[in-house]
Amino acid sequence: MLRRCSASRYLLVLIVFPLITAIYWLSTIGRLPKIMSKPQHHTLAPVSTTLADFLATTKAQYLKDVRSGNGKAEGWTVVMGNEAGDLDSLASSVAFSWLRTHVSNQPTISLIQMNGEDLNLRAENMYALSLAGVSRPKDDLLFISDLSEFHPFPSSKFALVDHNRLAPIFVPAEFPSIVAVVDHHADEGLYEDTADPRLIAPSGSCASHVFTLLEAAKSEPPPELATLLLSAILIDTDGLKPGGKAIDIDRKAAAFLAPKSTIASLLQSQGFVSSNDTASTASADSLFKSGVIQSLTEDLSTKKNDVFHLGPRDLLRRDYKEYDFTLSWHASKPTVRAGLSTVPVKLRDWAVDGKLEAEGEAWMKERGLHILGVLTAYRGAKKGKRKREMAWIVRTDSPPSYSSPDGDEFDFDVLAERLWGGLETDQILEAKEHKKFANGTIKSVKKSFPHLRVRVYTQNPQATRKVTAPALKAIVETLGVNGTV
Ligand SMILES: [Mn+2]
Repeated sequence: MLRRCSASRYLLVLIVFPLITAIYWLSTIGRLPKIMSKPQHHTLAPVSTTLADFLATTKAQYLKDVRSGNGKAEGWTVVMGNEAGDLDSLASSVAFSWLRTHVSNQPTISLIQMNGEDLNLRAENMYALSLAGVSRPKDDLLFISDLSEFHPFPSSKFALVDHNRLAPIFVPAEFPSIVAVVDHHADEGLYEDTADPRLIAPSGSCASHVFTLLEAAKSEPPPELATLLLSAILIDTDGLKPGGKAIDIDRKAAAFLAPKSTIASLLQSQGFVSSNDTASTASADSLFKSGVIQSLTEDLSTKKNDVFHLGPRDLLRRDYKEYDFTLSWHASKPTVRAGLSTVPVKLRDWAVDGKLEAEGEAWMKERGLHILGVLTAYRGAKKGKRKREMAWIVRTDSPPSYSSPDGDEFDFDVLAERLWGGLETDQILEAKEHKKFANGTIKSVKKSFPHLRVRVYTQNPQATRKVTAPALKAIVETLGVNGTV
């Protein structure tokens, strides 16, 4: 007995332990090069959980008040970005909720207009959030899916950032009150009596306007929040590229935020920000040239454009906005619904052989759309030039609800013709017939998709959805130039 026991101890000490140690060391060899070659990026800056704590605490408190069902949720302001859920919307709503909570002492929660599960469709958002110390965004942020069980919508006080019309899905028990609007899209002229602030003006990024409010309130954002806002500005302005989308307000905001962000020490070490003057702002020109800013911009846009693993359905819904238009030129003034998907991949790479039509039709049915515009933005293979296509689908088999005095069916071909004419003559869009897919991505659209009308164009590479959406509204809603239908 004694001998067996000491023999097994012998076995343990001499064979098993060295074996385990050897296996462990062997396993690290494979990992070593990865650890050592890790790029010396801004991710190395120490990141605190200040912002994550704020988000998690507010979310828990808000959900508690919502569930209590005693009207406490009515004391909250819900701040939302737009439904496309891009980084600008995310950063602007989070920053506004922080500002209103801390500076105005008004409990304010940011609501992300997407399902929590869909956050994965936006790798750049996940990345910017991780830089801002929000490592579990699905837990810490409030999503539409967190509130899907509550009808009517539990709060009626709203602040809108990065859009300026409350989406029709928000139907609270009380009449909704819009207490603030901060945006850089075309002003729809709403909520002028209730919104304070009501700041709607051009800028590369809405986050720059939110910064203006922080500055006006003399409020010092935590470094993580500064990083989040800065990331939004960089991705929207191509890293403040001169001659690009950045205007003065974006440059000013970035120059102010960068030295207060989590990448400040890296900027200091590169000499772009003076270290002895905390109130100093970097000059926007030198910021654009700084390696830290350039690599952050590149990381963000690489993540944003890394969507090749996504199928057509995810590409169509990942950066998507929806609009209702009333046809003032039609005797019965019916309402039609249109959707605009921005896709960072050219049609040839995902929409050929009728995929555009089949997946487009499926998405239109899911959303109840009459019109779908697919706006692609990508860089040309040869010189890396920016390019844009737009594919349009009109569905003819789902008439809008209205009562026609003479019982006529709604004629979608009239609407389609009107749309093609309007697009082709628009001065800014500069639509040209697509060389490959002018009438769809499959030869026999008429045969395979008899209910669809399809046109595909190439267009002005500078004109984003911010241009296309109001152009579409004007074309669909109002009378043609000649007063014809
Ligand atoms: Mn925006």
